[in-house]
Order: sequence, then structure tokens, then C-alpha cells
Amino acid sequence: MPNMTISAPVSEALQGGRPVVALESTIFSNLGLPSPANEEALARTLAAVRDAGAEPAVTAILDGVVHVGLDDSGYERILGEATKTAERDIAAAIAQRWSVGATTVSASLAIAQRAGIAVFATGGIGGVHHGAQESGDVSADLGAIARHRVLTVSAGAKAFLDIAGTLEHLEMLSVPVIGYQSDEFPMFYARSSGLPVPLRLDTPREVATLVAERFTWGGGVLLAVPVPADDALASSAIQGAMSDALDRARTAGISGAAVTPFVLAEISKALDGRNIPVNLALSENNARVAALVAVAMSKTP
Ligand code: PSU
Ligand code: MN
Repeated sequence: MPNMTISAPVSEALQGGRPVVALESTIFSNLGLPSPANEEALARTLAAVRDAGAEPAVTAILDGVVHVGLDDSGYERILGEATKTAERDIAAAIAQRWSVGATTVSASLAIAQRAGIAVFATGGIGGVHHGAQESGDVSADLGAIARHRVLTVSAGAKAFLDIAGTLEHLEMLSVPVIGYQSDEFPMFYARSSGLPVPLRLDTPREVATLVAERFTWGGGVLLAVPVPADDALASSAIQGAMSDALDRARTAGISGAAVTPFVLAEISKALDGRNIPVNLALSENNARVAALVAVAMSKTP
């Protein structure tokens, strides 16, 4: 595969049937988190996957080549200036030899499936934006979760989205949505959205069994993991910052792929960075849970 390269540790793990967890690179780039929090997020996420017994595989496009698993120089590059790369952008990123293409959830899922990786972890997925009826803004993440045979582990959808609309859309796309040790769909920084999940599972083993079954029918699964209680923000604490950020995006006429990075940066400003430790904690926790499920899947006979 000339336009895709799998690192030696990842390819050895895959060949040996050992557990691997794919990770996106947008959250670790300047588009997702400010420096040096992005560096800490990366280090803690990688450690969480390894400590739980799996091999991390960060996806990125470097000089027009799709990378699955990075070395130190690759990590350094994604931590800096990067171009947001969704699934539809992969072809352009290769054809035009983009220097650093930071993969979103949708791009990572396409790459994971092609590399033969069954589990993927992120912070929060994209989803249905407020006002999507007029703007049509629905993240490509949702279709990618539905289409690819990969489990996505996230702390729900990003908090500034239309969560109820996102859950309806996932139902329309036939995506099984599982609450991990939770009866509610989480709300990223906050543990609760007030919206129930259709299915709750409590152990990595149970999740692994369901995912294996789902893969035989085609398509992916979304595992929603609430941020650990000690790290969570109260949803009342973020409501104001979120609606202000959305108003500002509207007034500034931001649209398309720029909306999410803009709104995330505005929320950080309004909360004086109090959301950043939460973002790190949930990314680390999702990576840990994803690795535990990957380990359980690798033991499935
Ligand atoms: N959640 C975060 N930070 C991010 C993203 C999600 O806390 O940077 C990124 C992910 O890469 C996700 C993307 O796939 O935003 C979704 O963008 P959009 O809404 O444009 O589809
Ligand atoms: Mn969008």
C-alpha cells in the first residue's frame, strides 16, 4: 500500500492478534487543544492505552502518506500547525501531498478499518449542530461511525451540539449506542445530558461480545463513556459559555469545517481554560476503556 504506512509496533501487534487502539490526531493538533495541553493529552492518552495492555495507533497524513502509528518525529509534527482532515479530505491530502493532515474521527475510522483496527478512541464525536435544519451542519463523524466496522469510544458528542438531534441521527443510521456503566448519554465535560441511552453495558467483555456481533451485520458501534466524576464539570457551569460561543460563531459568519475549532477555542476562553483538564481526563479515560475492550476482543475465541 504505497499511500499508507503502518508503523512497526502497530503492524507487529496486528499480525500477532494483539490489541490495538486507533486514535485521531485533530484533538492533539493546534485545532483541538492549545499548547502545551495538547502535548499532555497525547502523552496521557498513549500511556493509558499501553497501561491497559494495547498498542496505540495515532492516525495522521504526513507529506501525503497516511500513517497508522507514529514515531517521535510524527508526534512532534501533529502537535503543531495542521490541516483538519475529515474522511472526504483523505484523497486530496494524498493527491496534493499535504504536509500535516490531522485526522478527525471520520478520517480515523476510514483509516482504522483499512488497517484492520477494530477499536478507536477519541474525546467527543462531532454530531448534529443546533440549527442544522437551516444550516445542514451534521458532522461526517456520524456517517463514518455507521459505515465502518470499528468501535468508537467517546465521552458522548461535543457539548455544544444538539445532543438529542445527534442521538436521533445515530438511530436513523442504525448505529448501536451503548452507555458504558451509564444509563445516560454523557455530555462531554459533564457526565449527564438527561437523555437515556438505548443500551447500557458494564464490562469490556460485554461490549466486546456486542461489537463482534455488530460487525457480522455490518457497520460500527458507539460506546459512550462519561468523564470520571472527579474530573467532570457541572453542565450548568458550561451552558453560558457554550451559548455565547455559538452566538459568536454565528455573528462572525463561521461555517463548515471551521465551526468546531472556532467554538472549542471560544469555550476555552470563556471558561478561562477550566475545560482543558476535563478534556485531558476524558480523553485519557476513553483511551483506557477502548484498550480494555480491545484486550477483551483479542481474547474472543
Ligand atoms: N472534540 C474535541 N476536539 C476536537 C474534535 C472533537 O474535543 O478537535 C474534532 C474531532 O476530530 C472531530 C471533529 O472528529 O472535531 C468534528 O468536526 P466537525 O464538527 O467539523 O465534523
Ligand atoms: Mn460541520
